[in-house]
Formats: sequence, structure tokens, C-alpha cells
Amino acid sequence: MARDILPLGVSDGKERPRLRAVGIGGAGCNTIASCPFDSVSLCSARDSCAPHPYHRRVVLDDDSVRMVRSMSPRLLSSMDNRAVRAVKEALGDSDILFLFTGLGGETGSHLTPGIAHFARRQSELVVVSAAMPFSVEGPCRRDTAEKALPGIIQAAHATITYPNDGLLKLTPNLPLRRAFRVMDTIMLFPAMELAQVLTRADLNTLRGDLSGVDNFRLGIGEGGGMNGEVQAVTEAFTSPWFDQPLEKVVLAIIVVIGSEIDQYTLKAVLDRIVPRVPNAKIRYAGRTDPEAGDRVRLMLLLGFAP
Ligand SMILES: Nc1nc2c(ncn2[C@@H]2O[C@H](COP(=O)(O)OP(=O)(O)OP(=O)(O)O)[C@@H](O)[C@H]2O)c(=O)[nH]1
Ligand SMILES: [Mg+2]
Repeated sequence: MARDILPLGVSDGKERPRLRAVGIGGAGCNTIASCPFDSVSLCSARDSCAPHPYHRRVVLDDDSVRMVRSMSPRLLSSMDNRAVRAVKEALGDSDILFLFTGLGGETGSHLTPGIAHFARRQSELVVVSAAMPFSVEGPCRRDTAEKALPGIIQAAHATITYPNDGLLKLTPNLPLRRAFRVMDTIMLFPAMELAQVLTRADLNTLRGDLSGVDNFRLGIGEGGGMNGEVQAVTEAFTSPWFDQPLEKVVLAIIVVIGSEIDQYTLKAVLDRIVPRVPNAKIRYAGRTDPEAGDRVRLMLLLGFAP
């Protein structure tokens, strides 16, 4: 059977979607701190997010947190009160909403499902990036995170999960604070790449493709010289977050970044990815980065079936 392999970002009208990143709770707000496009922190009064000159901050008082938390997501989007107005303000009316959250605490875990549901009314594509707590944070946090996740997956068009423990395999021995900063950079990467390649016309197609996916995991690869593409693909597949059989992958979203991305480079990458995910639809794009030199970078999002 012919594989379903399509490029992104090549539709006739190359109109770019309007984007916004919203950080929810302490972790979410920290994650968006270096986001280069429109971004808003949505946090509780207790969250100690560093003030940032370029980001707006919408603070939910304790009553609003309680209200958003206690209402069914469906009801939430049909109400008009202080809490709902604050959420609306934070979400705005962009075409793509990237929501960032760390699960395991109160704010992110309890608010993100309802906010993602709300976001779907405001935006054509809602992508949630969720960090899952380190094992050392204890079973309670893990439990809270695992309870919150299904509601998020159901509400968002796409959910990318990042078990923090995966970071220990990439950079062992990092102090927690530094580990969180590394995690923030990793979690921003797919949003920044998708922001640069997707056109408005892609959103409709992608929404259909995303419907069979439970959650996405990220692989990042880089290589240089003659076999740069091969190295980049090999490295991306060593991702600590690809911890399920690759036969379960139903959608792969690929962005290849380099100073000269031609058909040869794209083919070299696809030839090495497509056979490894035999049941997946493939959506791919190339992006030129003049500063890449002789390096090829790869963003590989694998969408696993439930
Ligand atoms: N990537 C990243 N993850 C973080 C950061 N801080 C905490 N986390 C993770 O996110 C989880 C939730 O923590 P917070 O975001 O601080 O919690 P919260 O959602 O604000 O909830 P409460 O503070 O309990 O109301 C933690 O268990 C950590 O695993 C951060 O700065 N960056
Ligand atoms: Mg907090």
C-alpha cells in the first residue's frame, strides 16, 4: 500500500497563522520565558514567575482558580465571569495556541484540561506541551499528573508529553533548577519550528491527521558533514521519550533544518525515517536557517496511538 506522505508549508496561499503561547502555572510560565512570539503567562497569585518585559501576565486570584477548577470544561466556555474573562484574555484569538504546563502541581494539573477545552473554541489548532514530574518528586505528584493527562489529551488537538525523567538520560547529574531550564528549551523547540513552517492552509489538514493520536513524543537530532542527515535521524531516534514500540506511531511530523534544504536532503531524511514507523502518516517540512552552517537539525514528533 502507498504510504501517506505529504509536505507541510507548501500550500498556494502561504499565509502564516497567528500564534500565541500561553504558559499555565509556575512551570508553564517559566517555559515560555524565552518564547520569541506573542506569549502570555496564566498563573495563580502564588506562582513565583519572574516578571518578563516582553510577556503579559494574567493572574488568577484564588477564587478564580477554584472556579475554573471546579467547573466542567464545557460549562466554563459558556460562562461570563471574572475567571472566564481572565482566561479569555490570556488565550486571545490566534490561529494556533501553544499551551505549556507542568503537571503534578495544583494549578497546571487542574486548570489545563478546562483551558485546553476553552482554547479549542478560540483557536484553530491547540497544542499542549506538558512536562510530567520527575520520579524523585514522589508518587503524589505523579498521580496528580496522570489523572490530569486524559482530560488534556481529549481537549487539545495535540498533546506532547515530556516525562522529566527522560532528561536524566540526556543530561544526568544536573541540579533540578538547571534541569528545568533545559526542559523549557526542549519544550519550546517544536512550537518554534511549527511556527515557522505551518501555513494557515495546513491547519485544517493537520487537525484531521491529529485525531487518531493519543500523545506525541519529541526526538531531536543533529549531524554535520557528508552524513549529517543520517546522524541527525539516528540521534533523534535515541530520544528518551520514544519509549513505546514504533509500530504504534500513527503520525510523524518532521521538520528538517539546515542552511540549504533541498530535495536530496529531505529524501535522505525521509528514507531513513519512513521505514522505522511503518504504520505512520508522514508530514514533513524543510526550513532554511542560514546560521546552520554544515549542520542539519531535525525535529521529529512521533504521535502514538492510544
Ligand atoms: N519545565 C519546567 N518544569 C517545571 C518547572 N517548575 C516545575 N516544573 C515541573 O512542573 C510540575 C508542576 O509544578 P508547578 O508548575 O510549579 O506547579 P503549578 O502548576 O504552578 O501548581 P501549584 O504551584 O501547586 O499551584 C512540577 O512537579 C515539576 O515537575 C519549570 O520551571 N520548568
Ligand atoms: Mg505554582
